[in-house]
This record gives sequence, structure tokens and C-alpha cells, in this order.
Amino acid sequence: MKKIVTVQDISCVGRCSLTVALPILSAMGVEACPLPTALLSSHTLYPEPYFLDLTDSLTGIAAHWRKIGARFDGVYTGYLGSLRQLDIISDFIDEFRGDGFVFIDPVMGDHGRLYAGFTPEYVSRMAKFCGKGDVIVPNLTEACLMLNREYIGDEYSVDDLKQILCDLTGLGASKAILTGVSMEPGMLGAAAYDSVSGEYFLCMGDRVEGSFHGTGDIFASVCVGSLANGGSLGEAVERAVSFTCESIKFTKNDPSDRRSGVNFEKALPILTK
Ligand code: PXL
Repeated sequence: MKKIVTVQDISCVGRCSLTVALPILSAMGVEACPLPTALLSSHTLYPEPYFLDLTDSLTGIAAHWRKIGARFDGVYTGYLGSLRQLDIISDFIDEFRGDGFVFIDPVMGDHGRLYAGFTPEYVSRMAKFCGKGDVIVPNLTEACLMLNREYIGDEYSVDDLKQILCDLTGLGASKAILTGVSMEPGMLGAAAYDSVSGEYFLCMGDRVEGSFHGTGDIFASVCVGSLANGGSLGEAVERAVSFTCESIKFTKNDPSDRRSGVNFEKALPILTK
């Protein structure tokens, strides 16, 4: 059984980061070890969440893992809170990656804007950090920010998408997956590029109107589970698009607060097959 360490915050309310990654990886038959970067009462789209910074715990946890000889088949990073955390996790990757893959979701923003608390300096440091990855999975906002490219919404031509993917691999990771792309109205999905084989992938699903929070974390977690189980980049992207679309379908008629994310729990049986 594969064992992945996932480095991101735990937000108690609002289905994102660890509350999404752990159940998804478990459903896919992958052991998931959390390395929590911060504890929040909710994600930051709710006003004024309680926030406990766990930066100092990261080195303590790593010290204990060093002592017990912990090893992982992959490192999966998501929302990280500060420049100091980028430095610490960078060293952590060097020490604990072994022969495993490094999967970086450069969580920083969406819909053309940075999330609360992130700065332009963090963007350039994250672009550098992406060079440590084997696979990176930015959304279009994060890709444009890291590449100093103007964000023009989610509709791009195939040629533009290929250029963005190629530039993303220029940051240092050999594979890049771009989420939230739309080739035509009514469709939404992801595009990917493997700079070693030269292959491109494009996978689209039906777009459900509205904004669904936490779908980037769901998408990334399914990709990690699929890659950990030996799936190819194309298979990982296909499974992630299909699972994310199914999760959204279970949500669209649910009148609960949209900020609480999507009902991915209802779709989990798809992943256990
Ligand atoms: O879904 C990304 C995410 C993760 N963690 C926290 C967030 C967000 C997005 O807003 O606020 C704390």
C-alpha cells in the first residue's frame, strides 16, 4: 500500500485541504499522513476565522519522523501559509521524498485574485518552490500569477493552453496540470502536459453554473491518489475531472451554504471501485 504525506492546513468548516485530501486518499486505498500547517475554524472565505499557526510544529514533527525512520512514497503539498513554511517544507521534501514523487498544488487564489493573506512576494517564492515538484497543479489564476501573465478568465485557445503548460514546466516540474480551463461555453475541465514525453492531455466535463469552493483540493487529491496507485498523468486527470464533476452534481440542488464546499462525500464510492 502506498503512503503519502500531505502538507496543508486543517480548516474545520468548509471542506477543503486536509478534510478533503484525507478521505479521498483513503477511499483510493492510499495511506495518507497529514502534516498540518495551520488550524483554522474555517477556510478564509468565511469572515475572521480562528487561526492557529503550526509552523513551529512542522520541525518538531519532522524531527520525530526522522527518529522513527518515517518514509513516504510521495509528498503532496497544498495551502501553505507563509514564506517561512515554504522554506521549511522545501527542506522537508529534500529529506523525506526518497524515491517518491512530489506533487505541488500552489494554492494562492482563484477567479483572478489572490486569497486573503497572500502577497506578490509569496507568488514569486511559490513559483520557485514549484521547481521542487514532479507534478504541479495550479488553476488558471495561480498559473497566470506565477508566469506574470494577464488573467483573462477561463476561456483559452488550445494553443494558449499549450503555451501556458509549457511555461509552467519551465518552472522546473516535468509535468503540469492546469485546472479550471474551458474550451467552450458549458464545459469545464483540465489540461496537462508531460514535458518529458511531449504529450498533452485535455479532459472536459459538463460545467455547472456557479462557483464551487474546494474543488481544486478535490481535483488535486484524486490526481495524487491515482498517481500513487501507478496511474498515468492522463488517467489521473481523467479520474479527477470525472470525480470533481460528480461531486458538483451532488451539490447543485443542495440549498446549503455554498461556502461549505461540495458534497464530495456522496461521490466517494466511485473512488473505491
Ligand atoms: O481551498 C483552498 C484553501 C485551503 N485552505 C484555506 C483556504 C483555502 C481557500 O480559500 O482559505 C485555509
